[in-house]
Amino acid sequence: MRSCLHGSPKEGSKNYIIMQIKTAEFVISNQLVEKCPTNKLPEYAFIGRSNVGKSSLINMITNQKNLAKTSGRPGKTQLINHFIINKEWFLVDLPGYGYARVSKSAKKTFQKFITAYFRDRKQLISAFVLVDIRHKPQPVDLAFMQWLGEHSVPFSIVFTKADKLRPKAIEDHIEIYKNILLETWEELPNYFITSSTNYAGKDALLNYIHTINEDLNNSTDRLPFQ
Ligand SMILES: Nc1nc2c(ncn2[C@@H]2O[C@H](COP(=O)(O)OP(=O)(O)OP(=O)(O)O)[C@@H](O)[C@H]2O)c(=O)[nH]1
Ligand SMILES: [Mg+2]
Repeated sequence: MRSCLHGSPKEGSKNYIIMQIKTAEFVISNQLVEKCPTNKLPEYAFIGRSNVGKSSLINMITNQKNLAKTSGRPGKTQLINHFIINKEWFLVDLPGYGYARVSKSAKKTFQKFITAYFRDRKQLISAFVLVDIRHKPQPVDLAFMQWLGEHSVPFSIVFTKADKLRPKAIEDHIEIYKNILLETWEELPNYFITSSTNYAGKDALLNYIHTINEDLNNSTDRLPFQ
């Protein structure tokens, strides 16, 4: 499978400008993709298993403590949550998938609106699939990436909770992940190594989004569906 990639300048290159977060505001929560904001601003969605750290990462990159609601108990985020950043682009927090302890019907509802979101949301520029760096590649995550690929949704992988491992273990885990991905993907997706507790990966993530937003601003057809 081929991944849909966005380019990003390397740290230290002359195009490496770190985006300043001036404002970050909650806009709306809902279960219906047709009720998401109707303006055409670019948006980026955080998805991954419950408790992987999606909401914490949104707070970390926006310098806020409680913009997105977090919890030690999986299953905290239950809706599609839109946050507007610098009044220019959206960050979207989603419920986690693969959480065994929610009821079957709740799981089905999540599945339905998450699927609809990724399939129908034309403003979505890129997804970030979060995976806990401590764990071996999980079938549910690999299957979700496969599904994104099949639906031509560009995505990056975000390894979370890097503060919990030593540098050598981080390297080893990434290597294992790369090898598994290369069994089905022709090229590796972009990836980021992050920690919401020590701010690792913050500049790289923000710069990546900034670069894509700039490219969109500079292109004549700003978003593909306009
Ligand atoms: N050590 C450490 N803990 C983290 C990190 N990110 C998140 N956590 C913790 O992991 C737990 C889950 O974090 P959330 O951000 O609520 O996770 P989520 O993916 O949004 O979870 P759901 O909304 O339930 O799907 C919380 O106890 C966080 O404090 C991290 O980078 N390092
Ligand atoms: Mg959450």
